[in-house]
Amino acid sequence: MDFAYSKDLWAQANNVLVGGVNSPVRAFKGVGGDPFFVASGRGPRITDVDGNEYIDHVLSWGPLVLGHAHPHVVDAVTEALRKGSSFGIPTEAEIRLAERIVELVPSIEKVRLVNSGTEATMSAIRLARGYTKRDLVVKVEGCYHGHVDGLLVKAGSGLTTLGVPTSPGIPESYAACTLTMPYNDLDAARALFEAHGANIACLILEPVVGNMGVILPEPSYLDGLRELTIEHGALLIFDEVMTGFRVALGGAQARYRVMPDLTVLGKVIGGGLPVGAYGGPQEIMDHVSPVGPVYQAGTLSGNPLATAAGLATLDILEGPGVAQGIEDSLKTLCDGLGALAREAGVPVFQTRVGSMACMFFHEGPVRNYAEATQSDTARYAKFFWKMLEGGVYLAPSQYEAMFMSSVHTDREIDQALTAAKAAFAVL
Ligand code: KE4
Repeated sequence: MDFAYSKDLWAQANNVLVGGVNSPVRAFKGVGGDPFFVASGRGPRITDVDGNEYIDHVLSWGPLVLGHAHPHVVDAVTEALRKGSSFGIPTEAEIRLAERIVELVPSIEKVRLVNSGTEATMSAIRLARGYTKRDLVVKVEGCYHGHVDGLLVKAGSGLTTLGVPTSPGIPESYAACTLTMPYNDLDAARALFEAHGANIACLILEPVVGNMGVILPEPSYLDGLRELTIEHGALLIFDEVMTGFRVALGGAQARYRVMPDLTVLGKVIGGGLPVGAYGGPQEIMDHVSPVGPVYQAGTLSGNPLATAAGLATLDILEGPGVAQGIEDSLKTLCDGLGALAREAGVPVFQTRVGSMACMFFHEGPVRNYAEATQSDTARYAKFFWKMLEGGVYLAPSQYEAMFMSSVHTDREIDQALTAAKAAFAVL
C-alpha cells in the first residue's frame, strides 16, 4: 500500500502540531508506525490521501453510528448552516435534542448540553460536589472520562487507594481527592466506601467499560454500586459518552436497568459534531446555574449545527429495527472473528454488547484493568497492520473499542473476515 502523501503530511504535521495530532491516540503509538491521513468518508468506508480505502470500525471513536456523511445528517447540518452557525441565543433545536435525550435515557429529567465528553464529565463532577457538599470522587481504574484534571489519576499505593496523578500538571492535593478502585470488584468498592463514604461526593464509571478495551459488568455489579452509593449518600454517575445509544438506545442504564443519579453523554448525540451532555433528575440538575449555584457555561453549547447533526442521527437510529440491525451485524462479524482465531490457534477473549465490541489478544477472562493489561499488545499491533493491509481500519490500540454502524453490510463483513483470515495466518 502506498502511504507517500500521508508520510509527507505526517512530516508537515509534526512541524506545527504537537506530536502531529490533535488527540494522542491518533498518533498510532498503540500499534507503532505512523498514522495515515484521511481524505474522506462515505458510509462504512474511509479513503486516505493516497487513495487507499478502508472499512471503518472506529467511526470517529464511536459517534458515527450511521457511518460517514449520512445523507440525512449532511442535509440537516447544511440546512442549519444556511441559517447561521451559532447565536449564543436559545434556539428551538436545543429543546428538541434535549427532549429526545429525556425521552430515551430513563434516568434523565433535565439535561445540559456542552461541547465534549470531557466537559460533560467535568461539569457532572462539579455538580455532584456542589449538590452533596463533599469533595471526594471515586473512579474505576482503567476507565477514561476525558482529560479532566481530577480523573487523570491512577490507583495510589496502599489501602487508601488515594489517587496519584497520571499526568504532570495535576497537583498531588487535587489527585488526592480522587479515590480509585478496580472494576467488577464490589468488595473493593465496599471497603473504600466504609473508609471514606461520608466524604464521597460521587462514584463515576463507564457502566460498560470501553477504554480498556470493552469489558462488561459482572452480574449485579452495577446494582451493587447503586445500593452502596445510596447507602453512603454519594451520587452514582454513569459515563455513557461511549455506551449511550450504543449499548442500547437508552444506554447501559436501560440495558442493565440500573438508574444512576447523573448521566454523561457525548459522541452519538453529536452525530460527528462536538456535543456533550449531562443530565439527571430535576431535583439534582436544578442546582446548575442559572437555576442553582453550581456554575457551568459554554459559548457553543447546544449550537445549531451540532444539535442538527445529533437530531438527524437519532431520527435514523430510532427507526424500526435500526439499532437491532447494527447489533446483529456486529455479532456476525465478532462470531466470524472468533471462529477464525480458534481455527488459527490464536488465543483471544471477545466481548461485545450492543454496537461495541473488543477482541483481546488474551486467553481470558478479562474483567478489569489488571487483566486487560496482560493482553498481547504486540500481537494486536501485528493484527492491526495486517487488517489495514486487507482494507479494514480497527482501533490503533488494544485498549479501545470496535464499533459498528447501520450502513456496514454483508459485503463489509465478508471483506473484514477475509482480511482477518489472512492476518491470523501470520500472527
Ligand atoms: P471527549 O472529551 O473526547 O469528547 O470525551 C471524553 C470521553 C469521556 N468518556 C468516555 C467513556 C470516553 O470514551 C471519552 C473519549 N473517548 C476517547 C476514545 N476512547 C476519544 C478518542 C480520543 O481521545 O481522541
